[in-house]
Amino acid sequence: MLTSNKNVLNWVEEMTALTKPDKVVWIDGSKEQLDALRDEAVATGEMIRLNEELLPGCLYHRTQPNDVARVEDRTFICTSKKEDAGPTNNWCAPEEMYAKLTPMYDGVMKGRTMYVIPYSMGPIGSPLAKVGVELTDSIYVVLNMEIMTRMGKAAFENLGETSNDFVRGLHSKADVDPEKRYIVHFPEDNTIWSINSAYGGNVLLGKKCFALRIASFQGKNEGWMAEHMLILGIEKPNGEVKYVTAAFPSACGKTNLAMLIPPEGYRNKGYKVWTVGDDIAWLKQGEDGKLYAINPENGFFGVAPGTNAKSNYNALASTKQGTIFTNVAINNDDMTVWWEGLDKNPPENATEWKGAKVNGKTFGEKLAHPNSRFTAPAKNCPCISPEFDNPQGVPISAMIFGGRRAKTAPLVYQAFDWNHGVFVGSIMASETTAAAAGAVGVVRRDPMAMLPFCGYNMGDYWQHWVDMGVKLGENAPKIFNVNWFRTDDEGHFIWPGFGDNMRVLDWIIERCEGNADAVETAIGYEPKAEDINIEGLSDVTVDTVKDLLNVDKDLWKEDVEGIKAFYARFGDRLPEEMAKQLKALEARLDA
Ligand code: OXD
Ligand code: MN
Repeated sequence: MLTSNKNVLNWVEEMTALTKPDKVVWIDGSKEQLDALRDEAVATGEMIRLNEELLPGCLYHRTQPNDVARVEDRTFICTSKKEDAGPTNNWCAPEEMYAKLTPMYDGVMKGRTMYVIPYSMGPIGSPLAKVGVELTDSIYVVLNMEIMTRMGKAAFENLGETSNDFVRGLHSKADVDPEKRYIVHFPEDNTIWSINSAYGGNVLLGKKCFALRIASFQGKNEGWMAEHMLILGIEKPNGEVKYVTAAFPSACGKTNLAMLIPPEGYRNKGYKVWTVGDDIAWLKQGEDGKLYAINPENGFFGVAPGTNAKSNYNALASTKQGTIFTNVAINNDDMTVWWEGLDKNPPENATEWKGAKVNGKTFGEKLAHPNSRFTAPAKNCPCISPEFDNPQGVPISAMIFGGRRAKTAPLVYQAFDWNHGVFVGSIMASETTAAAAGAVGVVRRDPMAMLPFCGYNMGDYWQHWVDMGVKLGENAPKIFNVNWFRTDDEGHFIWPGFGDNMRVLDWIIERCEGNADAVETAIGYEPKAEDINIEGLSDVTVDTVKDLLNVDKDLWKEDVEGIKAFYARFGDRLPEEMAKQLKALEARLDA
């Protein structure tokens, strides 16, 4: 036992009595203990050791083919009142859910060991950090939590002897039965129960479950924010660093933006980009009135396919040691890993993600699962921010929203003010890419990229944003929207994206500092086309930028109808301010 905190001890005892493990092991975080667990996992075949010279300390794991992704349809928010979970979450009354799951947990760890994992989300000692304890019967979970969180005895330091402010996570892989798989949150009890999965997003309870769903609920009650946002710092030639956060739905290049390498022209001038986080930001007003952000995580749980030295050099470099790979392919010749998009040279002597030995060159199917992952320590990242461990976090100048829109949203625009920015976040959407070239995809609304991650009623969540703006006043970050995915009539992307997104970040920072002009449009402030730096770009002219900034009012009017239908789902939980903003947009489009 690593703590004398009675709240922790009583709960662990109660859950032990329920799940009936043969043995209970407290994870202190020591190298000896973790090495022994690695050895045990390798001995049982749960993990495979990779090439010690090429990938030192790296392990491989494959999950069951039915268990490869987050399961939104089996994810629940159990608040006492249904309205508090809101129309975008699955809901069940807490007593009913406890009654349904308790028999499933009864004796589930017989013949197994229960690991007690204390962890801190955020740097230990940070006023923004919070403690969680996860109970699990999976060594894979322990080893991943070591990378993704500050794990072990030290995590209890933040909790103290008497506090009850820790998140209780109970996980059992049980029989990995998809029919009995549940990822359940009880925000009012600070509790998460996850059963019948062994896939990262469902079982690393510090991440989506705690740091977004439970933390968003805590943030609303305690006056701070938990957001699905990357955090990056832009260092200017004079050495000054400005920090921004950005929220994008899945498959919009969030990890790439977080680890962006500026174009050569910028590098030569002395610009640098520093990664603070690639997925989650916790934000709180500091004593000086500004909004500060920490990354509550300690590693990256990144999608492997598509990651290569060109698309994301820094992410790839992060995976070269101490990393766990899940559901990628193995090159049996040298015990390294491979995935689609790593290079054009699949290994001939490969084991594909389901475990079959195949010739990768002639296999004809994907060697790696499309959602295969690397769990990599943040400290491996070549551009990790020197402020990564700063317990106070970093001051945020701008918040950026974005999505994948073929025609509607321009390359970049700035909200008129904070409340308009909240509106811009609330109408975020992405289009699913249709198979036929040029076809416009289906619009999926994903406000603030929080649709699957908001632990309470999204209407109340928008109101919380509005309230935060009142608190922040003059210190509120400026809010922007970007779209890297505008296409021409043949369906080709117009903007080069990747490192060249720096050119847009540059304008955003200049706007925050009052150094750049803007043009007022119906949807917000846009750059003058000539203010986007296109030096060194061969395919982009000022006219291209003008195209990228074009606002098609008819398309926007169509979008307004979609927003109205979406807003209608929230009934009287839709903040008055959002209804007002929508009316104002309509009026501007009609003007
Ligand atoms: C993730 C996600 O895995 O947002 O980060 O789905
Ligand atoms: Mn994410």
